[in-house]
Amino acid sequence: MIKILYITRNMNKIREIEKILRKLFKEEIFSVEAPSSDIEIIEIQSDDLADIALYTLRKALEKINMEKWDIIMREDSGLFIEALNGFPGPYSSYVYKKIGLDGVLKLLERHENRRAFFKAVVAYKIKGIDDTFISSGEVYGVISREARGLEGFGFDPIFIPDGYDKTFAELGEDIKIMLSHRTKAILKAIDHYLKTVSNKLYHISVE
Ligand code: ITT
Repeated sequence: MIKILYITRNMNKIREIEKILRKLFKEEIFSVEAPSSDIEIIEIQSDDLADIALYTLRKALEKINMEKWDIIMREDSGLFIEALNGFPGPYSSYVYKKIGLDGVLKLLERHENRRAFFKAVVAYKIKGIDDTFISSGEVYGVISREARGLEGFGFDPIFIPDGYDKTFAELGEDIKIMLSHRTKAILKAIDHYLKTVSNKLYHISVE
């Protein structure tokens, strides 16, 4: 079992990742866990999701026993709206809490351009390697005229991915995870991990 520690308090993220890894790798070769509540998740404000994710990861690594985990990941995501010059972007969490979906829809009331994208940046550490790494993923679409659908979380009820006419919250998790920014970012990190491990195995086998 490849053990992933995913540094988040948002259990929706954990559920999505478990689901996509089970779907793509068929057997359960990955386990995904959130840190215990005594591990503080320290966040900074910045214009750059990568800076934010790396800072939190490095702070958490000071407190975590790396021996227990194969990969430790911290992800920061944001919704970038074209007509608002990329706002809320790295400030998405704050905006979501302060003005919610209705507030975002109001900001866009007079805008014809509804283009937007979600971006996820994953900062991660692989057991046995000193460096920390970054991977990212995006999904493009438009902001709906009203909130629709019951599944998902956060901005899912107002985001319609390209190629569909329903929001993520209407499409449901099984479709969302096949398209999402989070899935793309995580699969790049997993791919890197698997290559690292297989390189190590290769070195062992030729020695
Ligand atoms: P953690 O910091 O504990 O991981 P969070 O929900 O605050 O949880 P982010 O900072 O990555 O995570 O997310 C910023 C905001 O964007 C937050 O309000 C989320 O609800 C929203 N968000 C992130 N990913 C999303 C997704 O896949 N679908 C809809 N909204 C999302």
